[in-house]
Amino acid sequence: MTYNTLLFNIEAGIAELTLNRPERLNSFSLEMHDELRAVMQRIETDANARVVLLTGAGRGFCAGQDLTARQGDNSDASGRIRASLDENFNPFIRRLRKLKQPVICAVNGVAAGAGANLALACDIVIAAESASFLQAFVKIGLIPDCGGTYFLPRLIGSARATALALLAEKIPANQAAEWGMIWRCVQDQELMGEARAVAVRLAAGPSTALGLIKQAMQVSANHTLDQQLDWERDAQGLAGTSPDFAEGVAAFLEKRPAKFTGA
Ligand code: T3D
Repeated sequence: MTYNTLLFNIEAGIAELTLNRPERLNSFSLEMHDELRAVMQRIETDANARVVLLTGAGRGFCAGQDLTARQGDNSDASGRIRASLDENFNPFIRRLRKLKQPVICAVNGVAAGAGANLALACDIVIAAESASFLQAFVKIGLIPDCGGTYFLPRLIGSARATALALLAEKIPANQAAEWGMIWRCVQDQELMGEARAVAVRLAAGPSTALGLIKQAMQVSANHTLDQQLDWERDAQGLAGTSPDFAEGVAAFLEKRPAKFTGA
């Protein structure tokens, strides 16, 4: 299947998804949302997709909502914006977070508005040195959406999150890494190699445990220690019944590398 606004393929366990509207810095159009729904459906249902690698085509990662679609008609702006979030952006962020596969985001250039927060919704974010993050919303009279006001304070603390949202200052990738907003900043020419190496590693990993680790980190944000200990017990009970756990223990005892199948 081919798409107009995305590049997508699943190979060797890796579902690679590239936002592909480079002339508009990969900003979101309605067509892109439609195609993302189709791609998410494939990722959710294809057992060959053991990890997701998300990036952008051209010099940008994603500049958020395509603003050319917002010019002119101001009638019922509130209704249209609410619908845009309810029908398109929010379901996409929720689906991405709920995927059982880990999602690696390779931020190849500027990530602005919803594009910045899309990156922050991913599990492992690696950015090129020339990339940057911009909570652009206030510049056009909006507030951060797509989970920006959820992810940012949890990742970098309230003081930095609030200032970034209020001032819309562009943060270079190395600063984002220093602040703990992302996993790593690498030289531009190393970005895709590094991101693919992480993807290869995760695609060969114990998928049940990886999916549960992802969930554990998410639920922890709203749990007490007691609740989290109980959650870990239940999840460990599940992981412990997976064939990959049996293989991991056998490989350890036999002093050989484990061969996980994702089962
Ligand atoms: O309405 C709803 O649905 C609510 C949901 C909102 C979610 C949101 O994401 S709101 C925030 C929307 N995004 C922005 O406000 C970011 C707008 N873009 C920028 O601030 C800048 O373009 C960047 C900082 C991202 C990059 O700057 P720079 O100087 O590197 O590039 P540029 O020259 O501004 O952009 C290059 C081209 O991309 C340019 O087109 P042109 O002049 O070459 O024909 C520019 O217009 C286009 N472009 C960039 N961002 C968008 C865009 N076109 C449409 N929509 C964009 N968001």
